[in-house]
Order: sequence, then structure tokens, then C-alpha cells
Amino acid sequence: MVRAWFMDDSSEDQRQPHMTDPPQFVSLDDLKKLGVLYFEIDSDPKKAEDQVNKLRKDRGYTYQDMITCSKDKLPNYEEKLKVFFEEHLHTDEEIRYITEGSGYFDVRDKNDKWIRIELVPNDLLILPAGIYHRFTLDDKNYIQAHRFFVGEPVWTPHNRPADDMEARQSYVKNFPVSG
Ligand code: KMT
Ligand code: NI
Repeated sequence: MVRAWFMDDSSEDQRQPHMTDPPQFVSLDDLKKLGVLYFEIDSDPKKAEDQVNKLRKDRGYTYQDMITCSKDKLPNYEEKLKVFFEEHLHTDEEIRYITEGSGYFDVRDKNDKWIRIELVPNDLLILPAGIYHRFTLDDKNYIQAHRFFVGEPVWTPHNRPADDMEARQSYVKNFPVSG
């Protein structure tokens, strides 16, 4: 089951949870207000397949592949993980369905605070185009995820600042600070 919380201010070891004391958890409703969507996928493989296929159809995801982040399986592992953890945005949704391992997606809230989203198997997360975010493995150093995309995938990260980009301007318009 997914959990999300506001991060503390420490910049030490990105793979640690970085919860505040006491923890300040963030609800799925609050994530939705940022345009971040979460789906819990069934642990039964057949049901999971049906559920994911329906979601793909409903949202027009025509492309699918799988990424494994581990020292052995990910080419240029160290470099890629550095890129994933640079604060960035994309011009399209980022969709990840976790099937093995675990990791953290961090997203900026409307006050520019970091919210850490913990992902484990059966979690499916959709980040909207234009949201500032980053990804890190946790201290187990392993995650496997399905990636989806509408049409030909574009994985290009646009590092912050990217405030003049159309994707960013649309995001800010769709999810205003007051909303
Ligand atoms: C990304 O784009 O940040 C990733 O693909 C991270 C690994 S998938 C959980
Ligand atoms: Ni990204």
C-alpha cells in the first residue's frame, strides 16, 4: 500500500525515508490535488492484467515496456540514478507500475515542499506532465516497473528551472496554488 509524507530538510543519503518527526503523512486526495494519481493493482496476476489493460485503454496508453533499476540490470546505473534524482519535469505523464522491489518518487507540492511517495509492488503511479519531481531507489537498491506512454515514448527530463515550458505553464494553470 502506498504511503506519502512531507520530507525533512536533510540532504543526507537520498535513499533514506526522510520523514519528519512526528511524520506528516499526505493523503491520496491531497496528491490528486497536485494531479498525481494512484491506483492499487490487484496482487492476483489475472486480475492485475485485466485492471491494467482497462487503465491502458481508458487513458490511451499504447506503449509499454519494463525498467529494472539495479546495479546489474540497468546500463550506466550510477549515472542514470543521478539523472533520475535531479529535479525535473516531462512534457507528458510519467506512469510507473511497480512489480518488484521499491523506491521513492518525490513531487513538489504547491508551496514547493517535497512530498515523498513510497512505491512497492502493485502500486501504479501517474505523475502529470509539468510537475517537478525526482526518483530514487531506497536502501534495498532494487525496483522493477512497467512504463506506459501515449504513442512513441519521450523520456527526456527537463531539469528545473523549466518554468517557461508549455507543459509547466499548463500544469500551473490546471493545478493553481489556491486549488
Ligand atoms: C524515472 O524515469 O525516474 C524512472 O524510470 C525511475 C525508475 S522506474 C520506478
Ligand atoms: Ni521523471
